[in-house]
Formats: sequence, structure tokens, C-alpha cells
Amino acid sequence: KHKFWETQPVGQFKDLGDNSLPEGSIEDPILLSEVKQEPYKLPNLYEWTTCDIDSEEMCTEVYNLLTNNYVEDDENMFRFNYSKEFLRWALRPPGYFRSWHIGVRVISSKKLVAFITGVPSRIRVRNDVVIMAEINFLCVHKKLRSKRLAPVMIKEVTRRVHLENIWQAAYTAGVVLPTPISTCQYWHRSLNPKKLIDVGFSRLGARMTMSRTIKLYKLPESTVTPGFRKMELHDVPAVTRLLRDYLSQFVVAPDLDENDVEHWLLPKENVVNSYLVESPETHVITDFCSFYTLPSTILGNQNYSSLKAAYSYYNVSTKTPLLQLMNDALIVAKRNDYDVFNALDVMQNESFLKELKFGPGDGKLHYYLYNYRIRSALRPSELGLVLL
Ligand code: MYA
Ligand code: JJ1
Repeated sequence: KHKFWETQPVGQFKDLGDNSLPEGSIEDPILLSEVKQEPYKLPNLYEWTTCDIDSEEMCTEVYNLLTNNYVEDDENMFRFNYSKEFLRWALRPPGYFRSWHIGVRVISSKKLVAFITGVPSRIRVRNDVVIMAEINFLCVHKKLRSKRLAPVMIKEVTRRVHLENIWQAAYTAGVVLPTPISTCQYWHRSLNPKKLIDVGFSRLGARMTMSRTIKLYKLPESTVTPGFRKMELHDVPAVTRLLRDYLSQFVVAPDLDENDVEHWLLPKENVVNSYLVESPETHVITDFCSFYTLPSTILGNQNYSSLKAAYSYYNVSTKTPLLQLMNDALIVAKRNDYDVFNALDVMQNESFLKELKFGPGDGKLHYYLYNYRIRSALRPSELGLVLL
């Protein structure tokens, strides 16, 4: 069934009930001198290219490939439309390797037709902090699908990760592969219900009118929590302490230092938003919430071409109830013209989803580790990791 994945060091379906297999690394590292030194062979007519995402020209090529060929929903009504600024942010975290931003071109025309990326990260699994690659943006042009290009790309990124002496990876996908460490549900909170209904993102509920629906999703103009404000550079140490302490309760979570927090969580216009609660009396930072901006192209609608979505990222509550904190996040997202606020049922998100009028979507997200076995699948609430 999975001719490629059956050959890879990942949990296999046949081993699912087998509790005798140990947790951790599936195969041992080899000497760097024994890692294949030359790239995998591509089909004739295609060549590898390393994408310099700093270059405006290259970034535009990647952006155009993804804009036209990346992930769609199951009815092909929407397609993720990561912005160039977002891609630069996602692909250049502390310690990134340019060699992990891999493209495939048609030799004759030089047209970019496929892409895959990795970025380094430290991910804690139970008590072990493991250096991993986070793999994302795997994309093959629509006209080149089903030609087994994806396995070659995955093997090539694996080889380049190995050359940096890194032997594990984390990734997410909308499809089921051998084998998920967890399967999460997408939830959606309407902020602009009229538009969402007009474009087919959501439907008018039974016995609901448009005006009742608009009223149902109405939010106040301003946030309610005293001391709620945007995160700033000087907050990095306090936010790092808050997040590290919070994430320690999950089975799988990133091990973030101050450099990571500055990169991943300091607000960046139209890319990532972070807010925190600074106690007006003590000036202690007690709570934190964040979301990233990922619009989708609306395919084939007369009136609208883009859906502005916020995706819940990392949230920490120690003093403000999580429900109130996330309600404030919804208020700022609404104020900034987002159409919808999306979240997965990871971490403690279940505690606010229903009450804040999120509804389950038709999409699921499967989490995977490469070359690291987990004895049995985790509950989404045991995951403290959000990939972009
Ligand atoms: S997830 C987002 C993936 N991208 C999209 O969904 C965009 C739209 N789709 C496409 O561009 C293509 O359909 C893709 C497949 C490129 C997805 N992850 O070339 P093929 C397996 C892993 O004939 P195509 C993300 O970016 C499939 O099961 N494998 O197929 C994370 C089959 O293998 P097997 C996938 O449709 C990516 C084989 O590929 C995926 O033309 C993580 C068929 O190849 C998928 N999403 O192209 C990658 N979809 O026969 C793994 C299909 O065995 C990283 N396949 O079933 C692993 C860690 C690597 C680093 C390790 C370091 C140590
Ligand atoms: O966005 C998604 N679904 C939407 C749109 C559905 C359109 C028809 N298929 C959805 N809308 C309902 C919202 C409604 C609002 C009021 C309350 C009730 C709910 O369900 C889905 C997620 O649900 N998104 C996708 O399918 C996109 C792909 C998801 C897999 C992503 C893989 C990413 C790989 C990253 O590395």
C-alpha cells in the first residue's frame, strides 16, 4: 500500500499494537562520511536547485509555486496562500540551513516545479530533547503529480538533514501516512460570518437567518483583560520563561530558548501576532496568546478572492482564565479584519473551543515523527507543538 513509506524508519501500521517495541530512535545514526555525498537522481529533464529565500526573485518563484499548487481543502474551494514575508519568517529561524530549502526545476525552461523545506528545531519528547528537522512546504506542481517525485524529494531532504548530523524530523500532513503520533481536529470561529457563508466556507445553520448569525458571532470592540497588550522585544525573557514552564506539561513540545522566542513569537506585521497580560500592579507577565496569519485563496468566487485567517499558535494562561484570554485574541483578530480564527484541539484548546463558538471543520491534521517511535498515539491535548 505505501511502497515508499514502508521503506522508511517510521512507525508502521503492522506494528501498531506492539508494545514490546521501545520508544525512541528507530535506526542509529551513521558516520557522516557514510552519508551519500551526491544528490539523489531526479527523472530526466529535472534538476535540483537550492532556493535562496533572501533573494526577492527566488522568493517570488517559491511564492508563485505554492500559491498555485499547495494545500487545498477536500472540495478544492480554498488553497493556502502563504505570503512571501511569512515564508521568509518560516524558513529562516535561528540556525537555519540554506541547503534545506530545496527546489526542483525543469532543466530546459528553469521553471520551478517542486519544493520541500526543513528548518532545525529542538523538540522534547517526554524527557528527551531531540534535535530535529521540521519538514514543511512539500509541493509538486499539479501537472507533475503521481510521478513519484515526492519520495525523491523526501529522500533528498533527509540526506541533507543527515549531512548536518541530524537524524529525526517532525512534520504534519492532511493525509494519513505510516503512522500518526496524533490526529488533531481543525476548529473554526467565524469573525465575518456573512463573507464566510457567501464564499462557501461555512453554511447558514438550521433555523438561522443571516442577521441572527451575525448577532451570534458579534464581539465587543475592545479587549476586557486589564494589562492586555502587544508583546515587545523587552518581553522576550519573561515570555520565554512563561512558555517553557507551560510547555513542560506536554508529551511533545518545542524546547524554546530566548532566540527562538524572539524569532517565532515577536510580532511581525501580517505574519505573527502576540499579546500578553502584564499585571497593572506588579508588572509581572502572567499570560500570553499568539496567532499567525495564513490567508487562503478563494477558488472561483465572483465576489471575493481571499480569506484572511488567523491560526491559534501558542497560548499560556496562569492568571487570566484561558477562555477570557482567547476571547480577547478573537477581539483583536476581528479588529484587524480577519474573517476566521482557526485552532487545533492541541494543548488546552478544548477548554475554550465550544464556549467561544468555534465549530469543528471538515479537515484533520496528522502529526508525524521520522525515525522516532512513540509507543501509542497521543491525545491531541498531549501535543504542545504547532507547525506552520
Ligand atoms: S504536508 C503538505 C503536503 N503538500 C500538499 O499537500 C500540497 C499539494 N500536494 C502536492 O503537492 C503533492 O500531492 C505532494 C505529493 C507533493 C504532497 N507527506 O510524488 P508522488 C506520499 C508525505 O507520486 P504526488 C508537508 O509539507 C504518498 O503516500 N508523503 O505523489 C509535510 C506516496 O508514498 P507511498 C506524502 O501527489 C511533508 C508518495 O508520496 C504526502 O505527486 C512531510 C507518492 O508520491 C505528504 N503530504 O506528490 C514529508 N503526500 O507510496 C515527509 C503523499 O509510500 C518528511 N505522500 O504511500 C519526512 C522527514 C524527512 C526528513 C528526515 C530527517 C531525518
Ligand atoms: O478550512 C477547512 N475547512 C473549512 C472549509 C470547508 C470548505 C469545504 N470543504 C470548514 N468550514 C466550516 C466552518 C464552520 C464555521 C462555523 C462553525 C462550524 C464550522 O470546515 C479545513 C479544516 O477544517 N481545511 C483544510 O481542509 C485545509 C487542509 C488541512 C490539512 C492541512 C495540511 C497542512 C500541511 C502542513 O504542513
